[in-house]
Amino acid sequence: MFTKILIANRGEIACRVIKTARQMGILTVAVYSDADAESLHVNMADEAVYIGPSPSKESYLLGDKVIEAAIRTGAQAIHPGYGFLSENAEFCRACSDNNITFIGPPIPAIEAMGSKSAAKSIMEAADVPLVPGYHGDDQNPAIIKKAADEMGYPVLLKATAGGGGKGMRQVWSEDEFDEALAAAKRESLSSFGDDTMLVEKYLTQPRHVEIQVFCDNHGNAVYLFERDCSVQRRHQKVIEEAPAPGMTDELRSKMGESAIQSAQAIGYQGAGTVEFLLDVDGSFYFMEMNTRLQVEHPVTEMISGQDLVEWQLRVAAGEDLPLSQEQLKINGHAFEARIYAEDPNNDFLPATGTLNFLQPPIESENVRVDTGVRQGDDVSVFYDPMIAKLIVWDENRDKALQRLAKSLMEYRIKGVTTNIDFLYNLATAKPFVEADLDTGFIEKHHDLIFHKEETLLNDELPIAALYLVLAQKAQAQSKANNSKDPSSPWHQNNAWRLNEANLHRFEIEHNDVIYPVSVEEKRSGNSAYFMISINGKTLDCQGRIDGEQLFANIDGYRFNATIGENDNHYSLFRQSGVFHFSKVSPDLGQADDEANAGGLTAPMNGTMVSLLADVNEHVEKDQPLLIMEAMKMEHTIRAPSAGMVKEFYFTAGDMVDGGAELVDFVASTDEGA
Ligand code: MV4
Repeated sequence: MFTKILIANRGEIACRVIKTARQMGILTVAVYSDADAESLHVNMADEAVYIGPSPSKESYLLGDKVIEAAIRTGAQAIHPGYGFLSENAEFCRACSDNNITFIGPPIPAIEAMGSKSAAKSIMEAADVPLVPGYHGDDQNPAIIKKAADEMGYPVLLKATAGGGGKGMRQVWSEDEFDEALAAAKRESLSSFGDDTMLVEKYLTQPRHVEIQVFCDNHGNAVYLFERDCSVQRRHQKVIEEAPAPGMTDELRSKMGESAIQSAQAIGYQGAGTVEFLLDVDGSFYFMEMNTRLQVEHPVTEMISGQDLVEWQLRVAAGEDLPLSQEQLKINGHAFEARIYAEDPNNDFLPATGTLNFLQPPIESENVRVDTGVRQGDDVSVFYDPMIAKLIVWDENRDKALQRLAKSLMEYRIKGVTTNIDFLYNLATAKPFVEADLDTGFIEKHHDLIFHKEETLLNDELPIAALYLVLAQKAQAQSKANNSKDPSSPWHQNNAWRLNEANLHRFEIEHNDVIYPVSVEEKRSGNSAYFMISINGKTLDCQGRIDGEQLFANIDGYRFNATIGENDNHYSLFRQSGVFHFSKVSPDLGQADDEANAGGLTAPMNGTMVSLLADVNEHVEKDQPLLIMEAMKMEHTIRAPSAGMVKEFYFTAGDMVDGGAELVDFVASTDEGA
């Protein structure tokens, strides 16, 4: 086994490889650019070598620099991760010229998969099923058209040199053909400098099902089952899962065997993925083979219990595959959601900025977060804006999907726009829950995923208002409970006085629009209810909060929802999706007057960290009085004016409820002091 390897990558995949290497007692060398000088992967590695300026073309894509770094540090092998140099045959050759092991397939295998039509010919010879079509050298348009006419429309034109959907064109009828071919050729020539085309029967509702294969240098080959990656957006995977829903054992072994045939047809070694289109009738067709470890490999790890990076290292070092096909078993179901810095409401424009607040869900046997960033790190313009991969596992699809939704709810990021809400809306959309998947999923269900603003305002605004009313009541009550003065009027445990017409007003902000809310508390026998007026409607509301759960009854309609709070910004999670809002102005009702006096109340549930002022000593306005920690962030509470602390109600280490009074503060009357 190697004793030291270099990882020619950055971000989460570099960190992922380092983790396994460390477990195996292998030293790691990171490489980094200017932008990554302080990044997590550099921190985690045993050594790191600077390879150039931030743009990938001047650093991570420079094979020579990477090899120089490996030579300098004595790394015996290079793990390329995915992207960058991972499928670059020339880089592979340079590794071998320098006696460095490339942790990946042999050079000819990479080259064989470089051209779509050449790959199709190899697969055809190896008896791997192909979509019916023509992929010949004779590019005479009449020949291509004849093939299309014979197989029947619709057909799909694909650029031989293409990838990721570029240079593809659907043709729905014979009379559209000539024009479509000419257009596809032009596009392909300008994108790839090559206008060789192939034509295939167009499958209108296929699924993307890919098989993970592994081959060693001793003739052994296995498949580690399949992943369904049908949910894509512009050929970018969004959520992947394993196993594929609805897969039968019979189809699985047929696809698995085909995948192994594909790999063996090109003399494959190491980790590879064979992508298939799976048609509605259960036919499957070879699409392409990826000669690298893929982004979505964790779902396979979760259901197989295997560490694919460890397998890669063992195979690259010349060992046998760790397990045989018979020893491999599927256990449960896993999903991966890719958390991106991007704006789904603005055509998924990549977002940049500083991750001011970054709180992933807590990791466990069921929840895994693969990331390369920490709170405070930047998402820069230089690289892929993926922040993390959220991977969940459970014993079946339904349970795993519930975990995914819950973990997405818990994922809190501030500072950059993310796709987390989009992922939540997608994961909870009925057709996704029902596993009604195909490659057109997001387009087909666009309105369900990007729900209409109007429905949101009708349904979600009153819920948000009720939540804020209940939360405020709870806060007033907690304050009363925590008050050290038993004679306080707040100690009646009902900050909102009985038997008074009690009108409260505040405002809710949603998507930069302010909605005034008025609330009248009423009583009927023993129970309180609220008449909430918002957005032109008055509703009879009741409810209670239990942790993050809201149990509500609005005009007789009962339901529950989950609410996440962060610094006065709230997220309301329901099966229909997520709704964000914040409370703009404090309630002007009487109960709130004291709660907000001087801001000396706990901003949220948390822990007292330290007391910074001395009791009965003069402090200046804005002088720090104490530090509280909540949601992994520290909050400094400052003197609202010059004055002195008469008493601290908590000491360091105490748990403090949100809204609780923290200090007895007396403002000084002598303003000049
Ligand atoms: C297809 C197809 C339907 N019929 N081929 C898209 C990229 C690529 N590598 C192959 N692709 C497709 N080929 C035939 N004959 C539909 C797609 C396709 C697709 C495939 C996998 C995942 C997402 C997709 C989204 C749109 C189209």
